[in-house]
Amino acid sequence: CAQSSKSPKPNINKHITDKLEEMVKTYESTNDRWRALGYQKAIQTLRKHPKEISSWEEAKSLPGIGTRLADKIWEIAQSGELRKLKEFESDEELQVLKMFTNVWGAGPHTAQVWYQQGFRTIADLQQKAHLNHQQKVGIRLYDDFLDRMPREEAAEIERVVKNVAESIQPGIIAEICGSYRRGQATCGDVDVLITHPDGKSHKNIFHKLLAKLKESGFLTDDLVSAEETGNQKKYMGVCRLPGPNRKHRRIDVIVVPYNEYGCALVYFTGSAHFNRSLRHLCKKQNMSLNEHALKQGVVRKGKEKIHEGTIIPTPTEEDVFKVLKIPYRPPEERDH
Ligand code: DCP
Ligand code: MG
Ligand code: MN
Repeated sequence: CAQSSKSPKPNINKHITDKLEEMVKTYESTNDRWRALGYQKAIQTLRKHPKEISSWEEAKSLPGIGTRLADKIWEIAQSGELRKLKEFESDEELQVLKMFTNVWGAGPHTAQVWYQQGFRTIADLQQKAHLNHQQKVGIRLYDDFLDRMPREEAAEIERVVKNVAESIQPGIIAEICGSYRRGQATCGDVDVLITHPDGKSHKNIFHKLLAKLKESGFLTDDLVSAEETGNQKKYMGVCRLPGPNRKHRRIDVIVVPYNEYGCALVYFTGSAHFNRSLRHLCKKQNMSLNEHALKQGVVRKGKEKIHEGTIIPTPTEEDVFKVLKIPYRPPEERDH
């Protein structure tokens, strides 16, 4: 949770949560969100549990873990295996759906449609399916996208973007967020957050930066271009470092006004789970938090906001934690 300032303990029940993660992936690919969510909550609870699960009762006593989940947890604890997962692994349809949802730009619905159309392999999709632009890219670069890059490569990618940004607009801030900033050894993509301290130069940088990066051949494909949310601009695409034997890597570039930098930094550093627990904390204090701003005096009626609240300025990340009245948590400790 976001509240504790202690560094996270090692997950003693990793042998169990790893198997449950596989269950989540399967249920997500079949669009069984409720089941996936149930498993996700159990994983979070187990990660926080300070000792190895040593009985069915112990599993059952944990919050949010009912009889069926306790059965599964205890089965893994005892045998190291989960029969249900084995069943899934030998279920042809589930395996194909999982493979199809791993295509960038395809969700569980599309995967199901493809399956119903008789497609079973990536080659089938390539030859016979009606694909949108994103899916074409996702299929062409299927293997590269499934591969997480070493953090050193993410740093190289950041350097390229930083240098070009600096050449366009001196004084620009370009910071790599996401899993890299949280100190992870491998990264699924590179998330670069860009702003300018003068509060206005960020407006001109987005298109120039992307144009220059394309010109040099660094950016190879666009996925989502110039999508605007408020005053922030987000680009999702593909890049490749120069030289032989380089893989294509996913890159996200987000440009934000300087007054939103603190909140944007918190948001894009994540993890997604950490962000959820911050928002949960906000709700309890009648506040709200997103990638743009932290607001106070929010009035909610059920899930609906009756009053949007007013922005509390949070120039830095530290300010966000201060206003929420929780100790500052360095990025390396925001994985849960
Ligand atoms: N984010 C979020 N909720 C989402 C998606 C993203 O809060 N549904 C935030 C938190 C993430 C950050 O954006 O940490 C970057 O998103 P990524 O998908 O790039 O995730 P990570 O960088 O954390 O992991 P990965 O290494 O897989 O890219
Ligand atoms: Mg990322
Ligand atoms: Mn990303």
